[in-house]
Amino acid sequence: MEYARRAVVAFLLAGAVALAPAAQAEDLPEVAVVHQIIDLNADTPAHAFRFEPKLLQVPAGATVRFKGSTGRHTVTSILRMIPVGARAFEIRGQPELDLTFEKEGVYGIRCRVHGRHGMVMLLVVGDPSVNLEEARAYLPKLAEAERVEFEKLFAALEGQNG
Ligand SMILES: [Cu+2]
Repeated sequence: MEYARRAVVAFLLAGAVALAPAAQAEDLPEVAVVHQIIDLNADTPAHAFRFEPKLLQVPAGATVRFKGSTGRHTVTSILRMIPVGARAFEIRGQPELDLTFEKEGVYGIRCRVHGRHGMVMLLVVGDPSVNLEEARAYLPKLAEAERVEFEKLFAALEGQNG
């Protein structure tokens, strides 16, 4: 029994080592990185507690690396602001975590603690039109600072995509 378990572990380690050179050989796409920032020199609360970038567009299937979900920061998907069928998520207590996004559409994301200061971000996976109207329609339900920030982000998205 004990021997068998050791054998499985050894097999897994061997597999991991064997995979490393193959992964390096491929042209892996660059991972988009989102930072969570506390900037005590900022002039407004929405600037002091923020995601960087606040607006991120990636292709479907892309991996996003969320950094800095520590202290009181979280990365929390907003109910009704993610595509139908996409899984809700919350990251907390993780210096770094990768999430892969398959479902196209917009993802409204907040920090659960600092959202009231406007700490939100808009992630766009592939085609935003999938749930853009539904997500915008939910804005009046949000706290004032969140709503104001999202209005800016949706406007910026429209500007970028013509
Ligand atoms: Cu926060």
